[in-house]
Amino acid sequence: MRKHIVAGNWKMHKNNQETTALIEEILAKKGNNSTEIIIAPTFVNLLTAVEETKGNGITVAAQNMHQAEGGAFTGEISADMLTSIGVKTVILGHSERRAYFHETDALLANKVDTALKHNMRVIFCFGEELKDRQKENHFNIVEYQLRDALFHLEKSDWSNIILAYEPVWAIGTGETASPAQAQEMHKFIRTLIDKVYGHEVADNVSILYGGSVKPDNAKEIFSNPDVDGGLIGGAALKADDFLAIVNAF
Ligand code: G2H
Repeated sequence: MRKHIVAGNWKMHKNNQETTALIEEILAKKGNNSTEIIIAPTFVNLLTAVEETKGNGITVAAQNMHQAEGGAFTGEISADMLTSIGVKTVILGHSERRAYFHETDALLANKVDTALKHNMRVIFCFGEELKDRQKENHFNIVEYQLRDALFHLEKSDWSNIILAYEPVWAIGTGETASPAQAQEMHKFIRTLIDKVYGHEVADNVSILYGGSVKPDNAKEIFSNPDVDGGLIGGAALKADDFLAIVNAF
């Protein structure tokens, strides 16, 4: 059975005190749910988040990471720095990293390799832009993104890969892919993984949907057979909204 995962990408929101307050509220209200909860606060608040969530069944993830082991890379954070404070999951390839920081699939392939070398789990984000969908080129774009960043991996590496399909036109815009559009793309992705890596990898990889997931649309999106959870931005910043999404399974 594939794991259900709901991950909150806090982006550049929440200072240290707000991070503590939000985590405390999530912990107080979360109850028991077999869905894995992941939160990704900003770098400076990761240690606080790790300490606050210790033993409470919440995973803390970083939003990004540098591909080098270390060195003269002012302002950057390495895999070793993350794992040394207990962060073993990292989001890579978010569309905002691609758009504003010019991250390419070739660069992301390096980042993925570094993360896996450090036994980290990767939440790999990808998805087409509006112009690609309008030209009905969205399946090709997604296929290229996966091929260029991930298809050099060994079969065994896939136990540490979580996929997050995020159509760029649905991110922070209030636009959501319809449940049918999400299922269509998730099924395409799983079929592609099946062709390249076989049934076992395809059946076991969790594919999350991201892009304006809210409490009122989560249930419908998550009810699709190939949608295994969500990567949540705006709605992850309020405990009640985030937990309503977690409980939508
Ligand atoms: C997509 C998503 C979280 P939002 O970026 O990764 O953000 O839910 O605000 O569209």
